[in-house]
Amino acid sequence: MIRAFIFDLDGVITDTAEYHFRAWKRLAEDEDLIFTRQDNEALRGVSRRDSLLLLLKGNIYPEGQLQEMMERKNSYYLEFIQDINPNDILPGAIELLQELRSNGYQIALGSASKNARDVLQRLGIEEFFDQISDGYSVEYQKPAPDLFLHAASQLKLSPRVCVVVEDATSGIEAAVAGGFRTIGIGPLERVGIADFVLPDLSGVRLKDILSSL
Ligand code: B16
Ligand code: MG
Repeated sequence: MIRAFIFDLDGVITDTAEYHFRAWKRLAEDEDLIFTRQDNEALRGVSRRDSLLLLLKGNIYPEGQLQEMMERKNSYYLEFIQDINPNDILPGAIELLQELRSNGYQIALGSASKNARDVLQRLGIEEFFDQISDGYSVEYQKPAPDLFLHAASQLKLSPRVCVVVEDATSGIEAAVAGGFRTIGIGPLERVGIADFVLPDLSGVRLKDILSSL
C-alpha cells in the first residue's frame, strides 16, 4: 500500500535546469573553461559541489577556491531565478499534487538543491508539502539514498510505502538503493530503471500510477 509521494524539484515540478546551466556557463566563462549544454546533462540532479567538480574536469583546486566558485555560481543562479513564478510549474504537477492531497497521501520534497525552499515559495506551492528534504538535510547526496530516507523518516514511513518521482539517473538510483518505488520522468535511457516511466506529469492521474507500480 502506498502512503506517500516524494517529489524531486528540478526537472519534475519546475525546470530550473536551464538556470543552473546558465549559471555554470557564466562561471565557466569567468574561468576560461569550456562548458556545453551536453556537459550540463551530466549535472542533472547532482549536488552543487559534485557539479563543480565535473565542470572542473578533474583539475585540482584548493578548497577555498572551490568554495568561492560555488558561491559565485549560486549568486548567478539566484539572479536568474528572481522571476520564477507559478507559471513556471511544469504541466500536470499541480493537478497531481491536488489529487494526491485530496486522496489523503502525504507529500514530501526530496531535492538536492539548497535553494529548494526559495524556489517552492516562488512557485507558490509550499503548502502542498508535509516535509521538505533539501541540500541541507543530509551529507551524502544522490545517488546515495540518504536524502529520500531522510524524507521518509520525517514522514515516519517506511520507504516501501513511498513513491519517489525523479528525473535524474542519480535520483532514481538513490531511490532504488533506498528501497522506494520509483516513477522516472524523462527518456528511458535516463530513467529506464524506474518502476514506471513517464515523459512528464501532464495528464497523469493517480489511478494510472497505482495500477502501474
Ligand atoms: P543548488 P533537484 C538539483 O535539484 C539540480 O538538478 C542540480 O542541477 C543542482 O546542482 C542541485 O539541485 C543543487 O542545487 O546549487 O541550488 O543547491 O533535481 O535535486 O531538485
Ligand atoms: Mg531533478
